[in-house]
Amino acid sequence: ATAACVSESGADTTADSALSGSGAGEECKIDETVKLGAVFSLTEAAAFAGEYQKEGLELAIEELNAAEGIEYELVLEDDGSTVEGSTVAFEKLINRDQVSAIIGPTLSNMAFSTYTDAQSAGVPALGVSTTAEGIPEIGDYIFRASLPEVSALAASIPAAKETLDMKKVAVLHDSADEFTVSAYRTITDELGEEGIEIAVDESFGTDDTDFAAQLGKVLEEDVDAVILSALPKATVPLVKQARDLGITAPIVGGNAFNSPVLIGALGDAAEGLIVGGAWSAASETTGNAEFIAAYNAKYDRAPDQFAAQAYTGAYLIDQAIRADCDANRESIKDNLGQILEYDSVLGPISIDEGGEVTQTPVVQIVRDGAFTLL
Ligand code: 1QQ
Repeated sequence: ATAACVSESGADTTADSALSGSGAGEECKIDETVKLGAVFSLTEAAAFAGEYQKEGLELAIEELNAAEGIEYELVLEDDGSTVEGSTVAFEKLINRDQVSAIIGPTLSNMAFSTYTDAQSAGVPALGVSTTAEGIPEIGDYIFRASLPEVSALAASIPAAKETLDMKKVAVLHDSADEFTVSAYRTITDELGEEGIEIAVDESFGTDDTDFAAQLGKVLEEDVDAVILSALPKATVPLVKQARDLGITAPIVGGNAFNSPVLIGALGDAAEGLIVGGAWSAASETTGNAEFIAAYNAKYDRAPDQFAAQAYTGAYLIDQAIRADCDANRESIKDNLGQILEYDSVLGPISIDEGGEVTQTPVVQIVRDGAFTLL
């Protein structure tokens, strides 16, 4: 019993009546197993986030499957931290597995390609860590439950200004990645608004390992902070080389810095680092203590922001399905854009019709090797 129809995106979609059930909300009952796809970077450069995302998502699916009415099957693909890998993974989930929706990918750098594919196939995609500007605008099937970097920096830069009495800074950015370039633009806008001088403005590539030239420029100026828009692969050698050269200014970082893996790798060099983000272990948000306890019990380590966002993403899709008790792609798309308020471990969160998330950012500082609310 399938009926072909044409979606707003112009894509052919097939409404499967076995995926639409009876009742709504907690009473919803769907006979067929609902396949959810996920694409994360489980290996290579972005695995620092991808592994936590996998764990957070699997925990949520386990909890959701313990509830009545809907049985989820998670089909998880690794994109190997490459655009090509991500494109292949999306293609598999869309066509081979016929998933109802896709969570991921890990990096904005992949999302600009893969979301174009999801949009033209008429498959709803929910980003849980993609924070660059312009992502929900890719189309009406594209959503995110990941705090945009614009919102994170609008909180972290004024907080850093106050904490560090920040008047003059160095801005260093990776000019080869969509997210770090987007965040760089936001950083310069935000610094301009706050009247903070950019004394050094230097760039590098994602895979660079020697930052002597850029750091030499930083050494010439007496900056109050180094604002760094980079992924961990470049961040670790860059910050270590900065400290070896005697640059002691604290780091203000972007979303990739919300990672215990990165903070651990930086060791003492991370002390005083300030970062804005979507979640804190210290927040008394609904279900946070239970989430942290369940995560620790299952994985024998504490969750991070990326785990908390992936966990929340699964619950948001469940909410969207239960709204009309319909796990067809078109219905999930319609209902994801109507999440007016959902009380999550990230705090109250909503998604608008344009696919954009609204939530309150947190700003954290690294003290004694751990994230602390600022
Ligand atoms: C993006 C990000 C990354 C740092 C997530 C791991 O925010 O690519 O948008």
